[in-house]
Amino acid sequence: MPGGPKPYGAVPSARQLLWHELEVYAFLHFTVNTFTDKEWGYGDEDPNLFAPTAFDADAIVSALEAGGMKGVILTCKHHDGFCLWPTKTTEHCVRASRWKGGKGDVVKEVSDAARRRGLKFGVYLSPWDRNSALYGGPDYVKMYRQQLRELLTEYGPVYEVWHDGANGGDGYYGGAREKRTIDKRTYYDWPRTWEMVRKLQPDAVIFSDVGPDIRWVGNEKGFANETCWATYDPVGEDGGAAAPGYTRYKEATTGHRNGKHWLPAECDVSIRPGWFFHESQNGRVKSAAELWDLYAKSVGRGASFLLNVPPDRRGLIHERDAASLQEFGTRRKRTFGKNLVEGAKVTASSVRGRRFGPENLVDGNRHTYWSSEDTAPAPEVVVDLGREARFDVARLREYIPLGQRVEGFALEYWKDGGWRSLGEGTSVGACRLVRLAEAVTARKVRLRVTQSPVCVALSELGLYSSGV
Ligand code: FUL
Ligand code: CA
Repeated sequence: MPGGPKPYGAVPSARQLLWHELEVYAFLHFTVNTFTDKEWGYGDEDPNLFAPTAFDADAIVSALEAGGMKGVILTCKHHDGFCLWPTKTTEHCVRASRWKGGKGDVVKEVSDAARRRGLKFGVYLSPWDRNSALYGGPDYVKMYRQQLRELLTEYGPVYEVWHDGANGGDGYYGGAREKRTIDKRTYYDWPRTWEMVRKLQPDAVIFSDVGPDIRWVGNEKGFANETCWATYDPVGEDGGAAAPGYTRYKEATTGHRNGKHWLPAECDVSIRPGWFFHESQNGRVKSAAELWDLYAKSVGRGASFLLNVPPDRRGLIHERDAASLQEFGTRRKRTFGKNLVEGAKVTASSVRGRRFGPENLVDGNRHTYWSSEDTAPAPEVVVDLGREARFDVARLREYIPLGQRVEGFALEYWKDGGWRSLGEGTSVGACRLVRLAEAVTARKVRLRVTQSPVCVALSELGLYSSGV
């Protein structure tokens, strides 16, 4: 009898595996821009402009929680350089603001509120700083690391560190008011910064255009490609070495089959047209149906969904955004709360051995899996529900600790004496959602793996009804 399947290609690290389980988390874009109605502050803003009238971190986090968000990443400093915590590195921060008499600390309040409600906390720290006179020289890079050090040592566990690729251009720069360009490939010496992150927060995943843990999906619209591989080898714009802000980023939307690095995609998008709150966009908040669609095109394609929900000038989530979030959360809970395959009988054309039986597909546990023999890389499995059930969503998961294996599959249901198509697809990875245009009622469902270089290791086949 064969032993367990051998891993295939690149595999995720322990910290990436934990991140894969989050799937949906929030971005908070909040700073002086919220009050100047801008997307990018120039860097000369008066710190007193930052003056939320009713800031309530618990209320913000509870709106995110209602949307089913598992984490929250705060823009601790955006391109304008204003720091939302009382940093020792610059006076351009909350300490210089009349808000809370200069004693405010947004990072502390948001991270505490997140912890209280069981959401993970992450930090966005813009590498580009349009306020700092030091920007462009070696001392700024030291200051950037110092700021990151403060964020990673004074606010408890951090699950994700977010490095923006937008870097360099015109700005205030301590009064110089000029354009400063940097060499994105060398200026920041990223490997050294990441070494520090590893030391201070070993469990945190690091996000940027090039990882090293999580990659930007290559658009800010919130979707991955229909085929999306967790493996990816970033290449620089010129075909040489890549760096944040210097990649052939369009390739990241699909990733690279058999890439050397496990570098899964994160799909970032705002619930509104802008990243920051603008009163004028209150009528353009994405609906729960739009969020559900993006969720299916991000999480449902093996990536994660990073949804930005910008606090308003009160320092709260606007009612319209909160309503969409709530409905989005309820819809997912309702859909995935009941897996129709529970208790189903499952038979497979090939089974590797007792530990790897097909019943592992319907046990609600992502750590158990069905595996086929090495001689059978394209097996099939039939799920008999024992009764008719109506569903419009199917979910597949591979057991990704063994890598991304499946390259093609077909899903079918039994009707009037024959198998009919529910859909087909390519990559599966951590999660593949198959949405049906119309709900189907059936008793038997078949999954055929049509292409895989090695035996399969699939941990879930679920059927659900979204109820719409
Ligand atoms: C971009 C930034 O320039 C935007 O302002 C925003 O923060 C987005 C998430 O990343 O690169
Ligand atoms: Ca399982």
